[in-house]
Amino acid sequence: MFKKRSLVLIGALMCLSFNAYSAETWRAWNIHNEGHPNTAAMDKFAELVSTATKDEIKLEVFHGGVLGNQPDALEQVRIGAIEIGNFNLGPIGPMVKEANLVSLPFIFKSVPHMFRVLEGEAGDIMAKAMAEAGVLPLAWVDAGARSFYSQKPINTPADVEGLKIRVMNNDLYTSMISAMGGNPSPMAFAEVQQALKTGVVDGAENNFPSFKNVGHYEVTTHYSLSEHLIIPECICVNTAKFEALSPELQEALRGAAEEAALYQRELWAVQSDEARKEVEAAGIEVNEIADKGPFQAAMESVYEEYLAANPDMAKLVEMAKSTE
Ligand code: BDP
Repeated sequence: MFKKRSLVLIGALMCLSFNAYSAETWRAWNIHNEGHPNTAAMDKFAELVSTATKDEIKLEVFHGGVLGNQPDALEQVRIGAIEIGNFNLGPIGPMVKEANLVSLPFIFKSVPHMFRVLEGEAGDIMAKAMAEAGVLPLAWVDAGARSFYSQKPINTPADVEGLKIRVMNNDLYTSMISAMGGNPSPMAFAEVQQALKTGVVDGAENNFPSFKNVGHYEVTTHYSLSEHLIIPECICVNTAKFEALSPELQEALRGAAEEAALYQRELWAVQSDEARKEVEAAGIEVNEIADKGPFQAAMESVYEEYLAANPDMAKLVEMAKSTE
């Protein structure tokens, strides 16, 4: 009897120590500051992960890009030095070709269309390729549409001619600006405000929440609704760390990411309208572009060159275009 009890006790102690041993704190990278929807969503994600995994995994979220700029942080997540990141798919394109689908200008008709493509076969192909590269998407989040801002309104591609425009690191964006006669300037997000302020660049492009949150609106005057790129973002995890988890923990993490992503999408809808109103109230002139046709026409050479160099991407482009 005594023996049996002590065995149970030893078993329980082993269990406890196993749990204590297996409980992990993971680091999560986020580029945004307080006041951006993704910051609130990543904090929510951390809470959900704690609850869903009963604290077996705890997330420590580092906001404001303090763990490094986006290309560096992506590399860190790929090798597992940082476990989680809220990444934009733009900077993922140079390392995972399939992810570049979303960086083709005007590939999506709207944000809902972009999500339908991601939820279909094209999204599965992209997710698989990303996971193989070490950055496994747990859920997709909204980043609206990106438009140009500068010290003058942009209504036609000719208005971009001669302007130095900051873009994220991805050759597709450099080609996009060059195709309009502009001078592309790839640069880390953290440097853009200063570059705009000092005239190192004449303009940049982003969505309303990012335009507002890091003060780009304080150093420009016009925001022109070109909506040339609709790039999704992910809550991504290092593949090896994810695969080393038990199936239960994997499911818990995925569920938490999906819930956080839904929360982010709700916040995004409200806060991107608010951000637009705030920048307008601060004096930014927002102009609609009556006809985006000339911008789309200017992108034909970008598509041609890209598909000539990457013929295997034609299938994904076709999938996106044929998605209703
Ligand atoms: C923001 C994205 C962020 C990018 C940034 C940029 O959320 O991930 O780093 O744009 O332009 O909208 O670099």
